[in-house]
Amino acid sequence: MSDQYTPKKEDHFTFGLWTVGNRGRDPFGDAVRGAISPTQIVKRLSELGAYGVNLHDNDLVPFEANETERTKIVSEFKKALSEHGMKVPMATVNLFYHPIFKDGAFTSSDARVRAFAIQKTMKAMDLGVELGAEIFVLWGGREGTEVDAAKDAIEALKWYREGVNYLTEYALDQKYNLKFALEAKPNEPRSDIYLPTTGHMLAFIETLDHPEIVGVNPEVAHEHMSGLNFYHSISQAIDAGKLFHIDLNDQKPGRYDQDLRFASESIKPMFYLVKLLEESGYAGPRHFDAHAYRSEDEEGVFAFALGCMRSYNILKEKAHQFAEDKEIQSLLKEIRAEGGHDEYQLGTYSKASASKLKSAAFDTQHLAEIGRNYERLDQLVFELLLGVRGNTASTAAKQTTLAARA
Ligand code: GLT
Ligand code: MN
Ligand code: MN
Repeated sequence: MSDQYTPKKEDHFTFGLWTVGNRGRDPFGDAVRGAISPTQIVKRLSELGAYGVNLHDNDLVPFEANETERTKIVSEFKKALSEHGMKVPMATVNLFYHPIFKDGAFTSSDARVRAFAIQKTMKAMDLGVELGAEIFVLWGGREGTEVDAAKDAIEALKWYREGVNYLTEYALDQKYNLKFALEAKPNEPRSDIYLPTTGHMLAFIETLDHPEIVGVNPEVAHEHMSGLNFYHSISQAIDAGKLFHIDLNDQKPGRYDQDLRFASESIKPMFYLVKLLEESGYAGPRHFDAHAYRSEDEEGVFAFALGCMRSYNILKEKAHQFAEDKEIQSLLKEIRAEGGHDEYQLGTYSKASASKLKSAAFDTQHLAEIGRNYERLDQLVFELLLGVRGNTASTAAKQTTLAARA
């Protein structure tokens, strides 16, 4: 079946090899499906309309592989990429799976582990650049603690900073066209992870030696685990010029990191997210960091992948409808006009404007009593999302509106 929501290369959808490659292992049960080879993932995703794949060093080259094995694996993978017209826009490094990282990588108490983590990351950067990646994600899943008595958190942050500084210097020294994107998560696998939210990451970036090449890679599930509004987090990252990459998925509140199919749970929040990405001019890949339910076999995995991309395109179409819906737009205009008189715009501070403002009279009772009409607006969005308002601006305009009925 092909329709207007069918993914196309120009939609720039990407998946981590680890996402469709997820075999359904969890802390209570073993794998439920077989491994899919990286080249097979490239082929199947390309057939579905994806633009590319992303990878950790060890998703492609096993931890124990020697140089000869590495060369063979990488050249076969490159061949598959070119055969299927697929790109690798982002690469990352696995600093969480091997037992050596049980107490962290960049923030391990052991200087030898910290040095090994930097060595492993430099090699992963080399691999990423060789495959054409321009974004390098750092997710510090093990950078945290269970026992705060064991580690001074300020010192841990210094080690973290020292690590990222070293890596940015390496990228610049190699003349790599590579930007870093730091990914936050509040907990899991550690009891507490340092720099737990995108906001923390944004503040940390400003303390680095090369903040200009470091941004963020926020993940829906991770911000939702912290009870945060992802749309707000992304807005702040965009405002700071730091949205270098994004991990799209979904998450029910108050649970472990579920990495659910994109928009499978949070339809309204994901609508605002897609609308924001599309309208803000975000030009990076639309990357899915999610995996299929444990109940699925290999076909279910690719149904999941297609679902992520279709849902994005459906929400994108909804964002267009929102922009064209006459009733929604005129209501928004009304709402803004009610509060937006020019004479009250703050503008730049001056002594004269401050003294004028201090003596201005406000009808506080009237201002407090005005209804803002958000109930109507929110219901219109709900009806739009559920398809009650039709698919085009003209049919939408003809609809019997909530306002007319009231
Ligand atoms: C891991 C994690 C993700 C990160 C990946 C990048 S690996 O699957 O759960 O959120 O984005 O390291
Ligand atoms: Mn992620
Ligand atoms: Mn996750």
